[in-house]
Amino acid sequence: MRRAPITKRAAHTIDITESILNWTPERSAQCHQTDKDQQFTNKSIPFHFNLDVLDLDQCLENLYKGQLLSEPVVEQLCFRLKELLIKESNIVHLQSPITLVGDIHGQFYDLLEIFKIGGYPPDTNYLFLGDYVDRGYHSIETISLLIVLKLKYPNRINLIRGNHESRQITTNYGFYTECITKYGCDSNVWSLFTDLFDYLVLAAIVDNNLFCVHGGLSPNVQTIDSILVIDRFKEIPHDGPMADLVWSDPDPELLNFRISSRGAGYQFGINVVNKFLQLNNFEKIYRAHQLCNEGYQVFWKSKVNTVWSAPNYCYRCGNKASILEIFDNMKNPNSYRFNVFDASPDSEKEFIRLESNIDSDFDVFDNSDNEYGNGTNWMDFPNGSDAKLIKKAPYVEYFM
Ligand SMILES: [Mn+2]
Repeated sequence: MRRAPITKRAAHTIDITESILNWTPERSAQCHQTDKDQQFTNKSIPFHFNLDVLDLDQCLENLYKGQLLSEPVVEQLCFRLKELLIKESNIVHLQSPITLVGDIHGQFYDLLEIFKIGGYPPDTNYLFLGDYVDRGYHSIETISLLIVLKLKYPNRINLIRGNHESRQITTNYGFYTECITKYGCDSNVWSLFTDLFDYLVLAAIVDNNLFCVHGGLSPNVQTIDSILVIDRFKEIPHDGPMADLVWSDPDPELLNFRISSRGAGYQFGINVVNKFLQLNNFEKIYRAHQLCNEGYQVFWKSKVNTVWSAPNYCYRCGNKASILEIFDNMKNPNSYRFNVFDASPDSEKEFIRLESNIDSDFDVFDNSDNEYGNGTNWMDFPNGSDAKLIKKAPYVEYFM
């Protein structure tokens, strides 16, 4: 098995400010109208489907080749996974050996690279820390593969909710557009996926002493009991403990909490971390959510650690990525490593292909009846922007 070299250099974090503030009532109304319309255009999809027909192995074979699943299959998969997740507590308890994966953001070929270097399921246990969709070009392939793997190996794959597993955020950062572009305006796949996101768990505890979450701590969460009582089966709220868990960031300059510049969640300091670890009898916090140039970042003598798994983020940041391999934490608390890797050559190739050939590729998905298919609505861009320019740079909001 090929292993990427381990880097021991301290990682430098680029401060990416993403805001939830550009959500507008007009955008919301537009989405709701679309949803409403879809109720009347999807009559061909059987309401009662035969669950026995679902062939997970066939799905896996197609997805590993980068092929999309049909919408009825996506509907069945989401239904099946909801059935499974509804029984889960807000926090799942897991055991090492296990490999933690940070943000993927639709970089499907880099997810395949993760399996190449970290081992394919079910040979390796994985805990994914959220942010599967948005920004990259292959959010649908990414989340579809993770859903099928979770259904096929429920005890070996675990998926935590990130701040992008949300209707509001996916509407603005690419996933909604990708669903419409690849499945057509009449499709319901965005609703199917985002409804499923409401069922994802909020945190995991590995070996009773490693707390794993997408973002970080909350002033409303001193002990894990306050996480267990959250009603998580809903859209991520703007504030409160559920929002903070998926939005917050550590800040080495801070002692306590400060309102986050992201527009949701908090930045938290060492006193908060010490108190949380002590009260809950935890050793460390593992989280994702922040781009790290070296693929990971260690805070406060490793009490808090960021795992970032999207190399060359958005196909242009030039950063490394990592997965955290925890070997046998119970016997030896130090038997772990950040396995650092670069972008997959396939990811780069795919980016160049889409960039250079964008018109012909995306025209395949265009639908003349589709109000989103005319280019000008491809993303929420200012009036007067050139349609082709919009298509070539759909994800620039991230730099705001
Ligand atoms: Mn995030």
